[in-house]
Amino acid sequence: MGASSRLSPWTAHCHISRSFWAGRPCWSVAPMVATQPTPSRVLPFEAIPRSGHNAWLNLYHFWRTNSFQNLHYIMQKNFQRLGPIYRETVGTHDSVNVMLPRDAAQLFQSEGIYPRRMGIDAWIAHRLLRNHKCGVFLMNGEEWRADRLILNKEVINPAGTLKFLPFLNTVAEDFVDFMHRRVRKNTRRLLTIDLRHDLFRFTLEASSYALYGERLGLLEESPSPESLHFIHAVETMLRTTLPLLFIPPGVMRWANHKLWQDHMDAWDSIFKHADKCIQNIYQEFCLGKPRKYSGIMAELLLHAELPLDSIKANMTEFTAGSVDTTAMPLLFTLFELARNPHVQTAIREEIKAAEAHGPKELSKLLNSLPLLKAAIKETLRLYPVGITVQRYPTQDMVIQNYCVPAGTLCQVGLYAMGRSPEIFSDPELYSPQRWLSKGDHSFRALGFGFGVRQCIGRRLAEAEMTLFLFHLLRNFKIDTVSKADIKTVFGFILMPEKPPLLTFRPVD
Ligand code: O4T
Repeated sequence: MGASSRLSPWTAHCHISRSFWAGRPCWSVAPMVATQPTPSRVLPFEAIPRSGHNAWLNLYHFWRTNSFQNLHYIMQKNFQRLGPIYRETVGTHDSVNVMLPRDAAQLFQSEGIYPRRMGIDAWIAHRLLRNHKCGVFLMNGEEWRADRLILNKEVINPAGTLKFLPFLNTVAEDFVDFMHRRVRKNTRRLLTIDLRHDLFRFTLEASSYALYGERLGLLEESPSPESLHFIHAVETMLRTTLPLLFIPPGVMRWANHKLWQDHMDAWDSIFKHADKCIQNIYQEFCLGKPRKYSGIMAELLLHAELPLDSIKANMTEFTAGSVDTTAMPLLFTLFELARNPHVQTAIREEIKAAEAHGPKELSKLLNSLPLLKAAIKETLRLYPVGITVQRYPTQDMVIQNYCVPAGTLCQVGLYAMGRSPEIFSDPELYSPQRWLSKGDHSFRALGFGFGVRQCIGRRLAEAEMTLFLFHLLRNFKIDTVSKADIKTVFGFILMPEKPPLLTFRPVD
């Protein structure tokens, strides 16, 4: 989601060539993919159902009712009211929204080799003001592709992932020790807590170790204040991003709004922390090349295929982008396993069976835990971190029998898709097993996006979550008092409105 559905001047900064879509009028273009029944007559773009007609009235209504944080519920209601495709205009944000897997498939088939999602003008404004380079999240076009292909080798390709698995495993084991220490302090040998802050510390500790090859010490008794300040800064930055998506930064800066100040300060803290980690590694690196693998950043420096400022920009994105986006799905998974004890038991059985065959090297271990991996997929179905996947089609398309011109911002509503009875049977049921059954699951698990522009942190996040749950479930039974659904809010990532209280009891 961004402030403008067309490229804005801000986006010129991150070397985004203004791409003028040479779209021909839609009706002259044969439908891209014949996945739709041959239409009797393609309907024009203007005929797409709309959720409210006046863009500025919609924005005022959104702002007044603080609807930003209920965007996922609003989209779900809009689909129920208007059907599987609708158009939404809030302020300058104009998008076509779809939710069916086959429409998502069609969208991805027309994303081209330089797929684009909405830029985030407030983020780009910060880079501009502080003269920072952008990482691949904010870049587009040829520059994006060149950097992305180099980063893929160390961050998402199997060969790269294999190298940082042991680092994540060590941190996951340390987290379990951290929990045992606290359980032992309780006379009743159980621990009932809001695990949110501990999960942020785990994800930051794990991703920093994989990225920089250095431990931050966040799982010890007294973690460093600057690391805790960094975690708070990421949370503040994400929370203040949401309202800024709909307001041009120029207006915000002019109004010198507290929101803008908080956003800038949060970014400055994020860059300061990441810079410190980067300086440490760079210093050691210059003093002597590491003999063995010591994290993603060292590998990027060693291969020297990217200039240092590009490495720094991307390491900052990876560091900050791997905290909340991995911690929240873990929290939702623990909550669902706590209120679905039969699922929790089945996964614990799978873990015991995997261990029965003796110690395996980590990637083999992860491949022997299909139900546990399916549990993460099931969590992302019900609680998709980003709630939408965005693309701009590079050619005119026909979706649900409507003309969608090239260059239109299209969003796949993941929250609505994940809870639609037309797509998932018993959608309210937390049932990881559903992903292991036969049947067509294509374009139904889009929590990390899709294709060449999918979340570059996907494998890091999946490995972190799987290893964390593997070690935690081996050692603790998880319970929760309240079995009721948790209300979620969208603060640029999906999170619980009130964090669930979880009880941990050591497995004898
Ligand atoms: C964008 C990114 C990587 C920086 C600071 C990031 C974050 C963050 C993120 C990672 C998924 C998402 C979803 N949003 O636009 C929730 C923080 C960069 N990131 O949280 Cl410098 N994975 C965001 S979306 O990608 C749909």
